[in-house]
Amino acid sequence: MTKKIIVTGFEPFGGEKDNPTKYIAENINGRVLSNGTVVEGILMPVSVKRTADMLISILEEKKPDILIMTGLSGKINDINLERVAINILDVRIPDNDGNKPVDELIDKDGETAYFSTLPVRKILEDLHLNKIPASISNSAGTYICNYGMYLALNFAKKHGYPEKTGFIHVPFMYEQVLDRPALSSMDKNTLLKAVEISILSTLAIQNNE
Ligand code: PCA
Repeated sequence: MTKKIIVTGFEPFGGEKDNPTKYIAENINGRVLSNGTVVEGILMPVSVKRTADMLISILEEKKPDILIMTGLSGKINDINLERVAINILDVRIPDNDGNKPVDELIDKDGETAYFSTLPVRKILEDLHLNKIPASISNSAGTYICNYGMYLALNFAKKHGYPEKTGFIHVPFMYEQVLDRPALSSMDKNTLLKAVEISILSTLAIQNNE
């Protein structure tokens, strides 16, 4: 049976004019993968309130089998496959609505942490086979990206789907660092390709290939 696959990206935040994951969400939308699967890309707000509302309605209404969320981290040098989401919101820069929660539990009845259900090791191997720099990360931070990842995994635990969900952090894209050459960056189309590979790796695991 064909899988329903959703990829999310985020709006710009923290004073940045752009977000490479906006490019990913917009450009992966409608893309037909080499196995014939069509991917839906959705742009998400960077807001404690609106991210949660939108994410939960996407999950309830679209019922994806696979949800891969993507976000920018300005501190990384390669693609980070996030292994774990933790039950905390501790915001360093206000979200796009000006909210700045500190040391708050995401769900007071939720688990302390959830592991990604994406096959992060297999994705890593496949990215490296394609010569794309990537690593497994053991912290998605305590901002909106960790928040979204935690909410999706928390939802999956309660509702039994998405079968596979997790988070991929990407560095800046070249366009964002033209006047900041000390910052690490990657080509946006390589980032897009990396997300497509991640989907195919996840599907391959599900099909026991
Ligand atoms: N990165 C932020 C939130 C949105 C985004 O793209 C984060 O790492 O939490």
